[in-house]
Amino acid sequence: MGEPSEVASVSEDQLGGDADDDVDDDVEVKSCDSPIYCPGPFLDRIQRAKLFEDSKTFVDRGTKRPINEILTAFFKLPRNATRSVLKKFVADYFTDNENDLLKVELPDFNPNPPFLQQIKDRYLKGFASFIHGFWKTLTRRMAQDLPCEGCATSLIRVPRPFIIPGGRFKEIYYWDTYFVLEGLLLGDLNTISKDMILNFLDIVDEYGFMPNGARVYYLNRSQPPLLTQMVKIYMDKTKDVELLRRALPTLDKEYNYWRARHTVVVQDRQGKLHELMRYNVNNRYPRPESYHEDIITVEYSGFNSCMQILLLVLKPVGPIQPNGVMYSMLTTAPLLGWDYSTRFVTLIPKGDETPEEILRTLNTRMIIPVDLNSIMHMNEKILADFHRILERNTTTPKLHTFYEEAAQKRSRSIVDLLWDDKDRVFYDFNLTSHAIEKTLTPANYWPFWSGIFPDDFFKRPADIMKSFDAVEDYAEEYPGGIPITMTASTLQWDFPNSWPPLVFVAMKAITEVEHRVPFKQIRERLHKLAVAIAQVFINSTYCGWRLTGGEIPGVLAKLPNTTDSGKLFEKYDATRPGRPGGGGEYTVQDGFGWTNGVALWALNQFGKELEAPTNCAQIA
Ligand SMILES: *[C@@H]1O[C@H](CO)[C@@H](O)[C@H](O)[C@H]1NC(C)=O
Ligand SMILES: *[C@@H]1O[C@H](CO)[C@@H](O)[C@H](O)[C@H]1NC(C)=O
Ligand SMILES: *[C@@H]1O[C@H](CO)[C@@H](O)[C@H](O)[C@H]1NC(C)=O
Ligand SMILES: *[C@@H]1O[C@H](CO)[C@@H](O)[C@H](O)[C@H]1NC(C)=O
Ligand SMILES: *[C@@H]1O[C@H](CO)[C@@H](O)[C@H](O)[C@H]1NC(C)=O
Ligand SMILES: CC(=O)N[C@H]1CO[C@H](CO)[C@@H](O)[C@@H]1O
Repeated sequence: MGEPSEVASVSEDQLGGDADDDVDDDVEVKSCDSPIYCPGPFLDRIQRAKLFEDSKTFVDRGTKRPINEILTAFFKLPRNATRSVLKKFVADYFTDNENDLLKVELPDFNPNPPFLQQIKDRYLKGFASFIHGFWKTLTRRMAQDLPCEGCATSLIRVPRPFIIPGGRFKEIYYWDTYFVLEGLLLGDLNTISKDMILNFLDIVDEYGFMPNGARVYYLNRSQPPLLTQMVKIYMDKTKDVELLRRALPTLDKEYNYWRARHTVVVQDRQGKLHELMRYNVNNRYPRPESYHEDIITVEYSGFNSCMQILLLVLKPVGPIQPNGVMYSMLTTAPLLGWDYSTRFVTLIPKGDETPEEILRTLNTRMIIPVDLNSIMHMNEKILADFHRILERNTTTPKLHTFYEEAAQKRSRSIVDLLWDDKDRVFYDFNLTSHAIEKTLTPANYWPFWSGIFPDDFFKRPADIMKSFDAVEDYAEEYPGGIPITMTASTLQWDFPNSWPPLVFVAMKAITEVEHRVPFKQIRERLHKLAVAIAQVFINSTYCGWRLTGGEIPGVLAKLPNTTDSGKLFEKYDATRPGRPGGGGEYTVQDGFGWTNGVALWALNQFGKELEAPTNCAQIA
C-alpha cells in the first residue's frame, strides 16, 4: 500500500494549467446558449441590477413575447436606464407566475403500501405515512405550450411527470433524484420512478450529459453521476429489462462523458499511474441562477480594486484566484453537490472571515474527491452487470469485461492513493500537495458503500471499528444529525449542518461492512451504530415535523401552538434536533425530496428498532 504522503507527481499535462486546455473534445455536449438565460450582455445587465432577492427568480421566468422582440426592445433602453425601468421591462416581457410547471396527480398512489407495516412504532408509522403521501404535493409536469410562437423558458423540456425537491428547487434535479427514488420505490410508485428515469435518459441523449437540473442555465455542469444507480435500484425492484435496453446505450454515453472530461492521471511513488476523476468546469461567467452572489464573491461589490488590494494587504486570506479561474471554481463546486464547503478551500478558517473571503480560495479542481471516484466505481460495476445481462443473447463486443476491468482498476487506485492505513479511512487526495487531505466527512465512507476495501480490512477485526471511531462519536455527541464537516464557516455544507444524503451514505457504508464482516461481535456493534445514526436522523426529522404542526389523524394531535401541517427540511442543525440548518446563499428550503427519501429508507431498514421521540418540544 503506497503511503499517500509519499506519492510523487501528477503530470502537468493532465492537469492543464489553462482553463480551456484540458477538455477532451471527443465527447459532444451542448452548453448554455440562450441569449436571455445564459451569460451575455442581456443577463449581465438584468442580474447586476439585482431586481429580485434571489438571482434564480429572474432566470426561472418564461417570456411573454418572442425572444427577438425582447432583445430588440432591451437594446433600445438607454444605457443609464434605472433599476425601476428595468423592473418594468421585466414585468412587461416576462411572466411572473409559475404556469410552466403544473401540479399533476401522482400515478398509482396507494396510501397504504406494504412497507409501512414493517414499522413497529405507531407514531413513526404515521410519520412515514405522511411522508409517503407528501410525494403527491411534489409531483409536477411541464406545460405543453408556451404563451407565444418564439417565446422561451429556461426549462429543459421533458414530456413526463416528475417529483421535485421542493421550495426554491421547483424543477428536476440530478443527484437529489437518486434519494427520492429510494423512497418512491419503497412505496411502489414505480410508474413515476420510470418516468423520471426516462426524462433523464432523454436529456442525456440530447445534451450529452445530465446537467445539475433541467434548466438551460445548468448546462454548464453536471452533479454526482447517480443515473446508473437510479436505473439499478429501479431494475432491482421491477426487473424491467425493456427499460434496461432503453437505458444502457445512454448510460454508456454518460460514462464516456465523465471519463473523457474528468479523468486525471496521478503517478505514485513507485511510478505507477492511476486514472482517477476530479470535478472541473471551464467557465468564465457567474452562474446565471446565482449571478449577483457570484459577482459579489469575485468582484467584491462595494470596493474598487484599490480598496480590494488594501483590504487584502490588511487581511490576507490565502492565495486568491484570478477572476476567470474563480468563476470556474464557483461553478465546479456545485458539480459535486456541495455548494459550498470548506472541504475544497485552501484557507483554514479562523472564524472571522466572510463567506466571500473563504470562497475566493476555492480549489475544487485540485482535489480528487473520494465520493466521485466511489460513485464511478459503483457505476462501472453496475454497467458490467447490465452488459452481462443484455449480452447473453447477442454477439456484440463484450463490454462487460471492459467495465469489470475499469472497476477493478479504480478500486485498486482508490486503495493505493486514498486509503490511510493509520486512521483506517479513505480521504480526498490533494493534487497540489500530492498527498491525502486529512479532512473527515461522511463522504469518506462512500468507498465502503461501493465495496472498496484494502486487502487486509476484514482480516483485522480489532481495527474495523477504528474506521468508524469518528462517526461513533458524532452519533453520540450531536443530537440533530451527523454534521457534514467539523468547520463552522457559515457555508451551507459545513458545521453545524447535517445533510440527509450524506447521513444516508454513512448508514449505507456501515450496513455494507456489517454484511461482510465475519465476526458476530463486530457485526452487532456496526448494526448498533447504524441504528443510532438512523435514530438521531429520525429524531430530527420527526421533531422538525411535529414542531411545524405534524399530526397523525386519529392517533396524534398537533402540538398546541403550531399552524403549519408538518415540514421536512433540506438540511438540519446537528446541534438542535428538529431545527433546520442554515447558512449559504439562500434560506433553508422545505419539502423536501431527499430528506423524505432518506427518512423512508431509514424507517423501512430499521423499522423494528426505531422509536419516536416523545418530547420534541423539550429536546429541540
Ligand atoms: C440618461 O442620459 C440621458 C442623456 O444621454 C439624459 O438625458 C437622461 O436624463 C439620463 N437619465 C437619467 C435617469 O439619468
Ligand atoms: C492542498 O495542498 C496545498 C499545498 O499544500 C494547500 O495549500 C491546500 O490548502 C490544500 N487543500 C486544498 C483544498 O487545496
Ligand atoms: C434471451 O433469450 C431468451 C430466449 O429467447 C429470452 O427468453 C430472454 O428474455 C432473452 N434475454 C434477454 C436479456 O434478452
Ligand atoms: C431521540 O429522542 C428521544 C427523546 O424523545 C431521546 O430520549 C433519545 O435519546 C433520542 N435519541 C438519540 C439517538 O438522540
Ligand atoms: C410550542 O410550545 C413549546 C412549549 O410549550 C415550545 O417549546 C415550542 O418551541 C413551540 N413551538 C413553536 C412552533 O412555536
Ligand atoms: C460542461 C459544459 O457544458 N461546459 C461548458 C460551459 O461553458 C463554456 C463556455 O462558457 C463551454 O466552453 C463549456 O463546454
